[in-house]
Amino acid sequence: MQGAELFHEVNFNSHTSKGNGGLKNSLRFEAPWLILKSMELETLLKAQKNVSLRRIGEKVLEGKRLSPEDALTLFNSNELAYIGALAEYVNRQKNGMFAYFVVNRQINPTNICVYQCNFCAFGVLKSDPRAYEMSLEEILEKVEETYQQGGREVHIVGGVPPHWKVEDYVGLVREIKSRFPQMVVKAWTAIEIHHMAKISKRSYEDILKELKDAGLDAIPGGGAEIFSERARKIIAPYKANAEEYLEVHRTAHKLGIPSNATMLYGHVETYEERVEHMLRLRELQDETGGFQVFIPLAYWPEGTRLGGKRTSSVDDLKTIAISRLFLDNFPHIKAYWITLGEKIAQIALNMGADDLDGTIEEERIVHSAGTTSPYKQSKEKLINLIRSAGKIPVERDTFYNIVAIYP
Ligand code: V47
Repeated sequence: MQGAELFHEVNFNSHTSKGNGGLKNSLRFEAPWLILKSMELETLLKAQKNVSLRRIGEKVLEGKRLSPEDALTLFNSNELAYIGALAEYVNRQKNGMFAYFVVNRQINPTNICVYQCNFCAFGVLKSDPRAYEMSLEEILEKVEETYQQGGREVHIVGGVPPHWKVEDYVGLVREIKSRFPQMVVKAWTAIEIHHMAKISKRSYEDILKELKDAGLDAIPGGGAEIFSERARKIIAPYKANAEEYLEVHRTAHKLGIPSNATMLYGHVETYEERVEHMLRLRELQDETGGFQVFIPLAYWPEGTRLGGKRTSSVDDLKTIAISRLFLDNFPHIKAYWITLGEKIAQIALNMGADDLDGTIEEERIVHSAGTTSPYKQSKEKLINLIRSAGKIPVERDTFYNIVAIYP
């Protein structure tokens, strides 16, 4: 490595369109860890006896893009430590020693849902005794509480009730934004946006423009599940398909609305289908550059019609690491502590992930399916999790603008 590379520049916020208060766009650090990492990696490559894995490692070191076949080779390998080290090398090049979190609140306004996906234990029919719908006042109280605690983001995701009109979705965004203009509203997945377009016979562009005018800042990644038609027929036969999900995100990016992307794994999908899923996201990201973060979501089976088993910790970490390696055009990879649990999420911060999501406050979707994670985390707990993973905790906003660094 040359002297010039002793420094490392970390860029954040790909989207500052709202001008909502990022401190800086980039920071320059002395970067001994990068030299160390590349030396470690060279040693690791020399010791790697498997030719295919060594070749993939060489590609990573040379900064070359991995092919779908490479990603499949990694999924079929049991060399977690090797894959994790490669992913961590890539992560440190992108994010240095930073690991991010946001003080946020998730709001699941209703569990009533027309789509009845088989992997989901949260959505119920309107007639179900478990059905609930929060009132506007209740939602605003929750937003206010988070705002008073210094929260920067509300993440709204829920069921798709048969009686909701476009005005209900738009109105909620407008109410929140008009009362709390500083709060970033990350709301409605591609599934809800597709649904709004369908029931009103309007285009995605039209719906998204209306939502943006009402104050929508970003779109969460939910609803992607797995793009494969075969697997989707089994787990989510009724809701928007892969093309529709991707088209909603494409349209949002064109309108300057950043979004996130997810992948639900560990149910009926094959490794090939995971790779195909990530490939389609990588292609769209090449086209638009509008995705901020990729979030692999580990499947929880309890109370679902689909049933099945929980994912293993090795699968969780491998999936995080491979996504970091394969999605070379995604700036961030999120280890969502709600689905991974705190301990695996913490290890993931050393295997390619650079983000833990946030304090969350209240989560009902994955808790309905049996996750043993708490409902919320304190900011201090997240800072400690990151610190004891050997990383520098960075509080961010939705757009990866830095709010505070806790060295
Ligand atoms: O789309 C539903 C998943 C998602 C189960 O954009 C389940 O920053 C596991 O997308 N087991 C909603 N997962 C949550 C989501 C999300 C979460 C955090 C951050 C962001 C972001 C997005 O939850 C759904 C679905 O894929 N889900 N049921 C289950 N049984």
